[in-house]
Amino acid sequence: MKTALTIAGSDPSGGAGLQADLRVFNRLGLHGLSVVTSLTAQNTCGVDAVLRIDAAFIEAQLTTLLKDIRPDALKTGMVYSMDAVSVIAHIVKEFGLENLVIDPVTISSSGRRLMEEDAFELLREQLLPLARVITPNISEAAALSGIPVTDEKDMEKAAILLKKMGPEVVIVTGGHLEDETLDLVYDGSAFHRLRAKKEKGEYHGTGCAYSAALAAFLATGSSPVMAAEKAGAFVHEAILKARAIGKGMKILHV
Ligand code: PXL
Repeated sequence: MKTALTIAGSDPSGGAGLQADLRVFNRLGLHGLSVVTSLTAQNTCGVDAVLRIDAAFIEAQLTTLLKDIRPDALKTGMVYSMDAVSVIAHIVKEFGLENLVIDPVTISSSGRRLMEEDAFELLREQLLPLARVITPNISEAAALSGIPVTDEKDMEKAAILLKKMGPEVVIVTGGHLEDETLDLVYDGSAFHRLRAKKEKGEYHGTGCAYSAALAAFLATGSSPVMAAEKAGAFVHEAILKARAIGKGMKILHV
């Protein structure tokens, strides 16, 4: 059985974070592995508090797991601290892990910081060069590339800058063009534009579900462009079936 690992934060509501990733892996027929980087106090309305897990304990979780099981793909979500970024980069190299998807989670959809300011620099320097695919949304692409990203042309410019930081493929997700969304895939030679109808409403955990699905499709042998297409369709379907389980944003139904 194929396995995929998520290295991410816990969302007790199950809408985002590692709980969402595990649901996606399971739905796509993989066995899900998970290493916790941080705990959040969270519901569908927002994040009230964050507790980081000590980097040494993140390392312990990873080492114990990886000396036993080699995942076919892995993703990082909320990493939070500089120390955690360094540990993950070190472990990915030490174990020679392949199919690393980085979802550079910086703030929650409700506006809470999910990564230390200084961890960003380290993410750029140490982790992005190890990635098969990175999946920033527009605001993350702007923060990582250092240029404003408001339209399709900016998405292209940011993708070119991010590609120079070392990942094999960059996907800038969710560009809003009136009633369409755009995932822009850049592999260093060509742009692939994956467009879909934009659904109305607010949904929690779309970025998590997208990067988890992408990792799952890479694990089962899809190319990054094929995986991007399939992950986009998977998340769109989950949005159409989303449910309000609390008083806030809807939870994707995968
Ligand atoms: O959607 C980004 C995200 C990732 N991981 C965790 C989160 C969130 C958003 O709230 O809580 C744990």
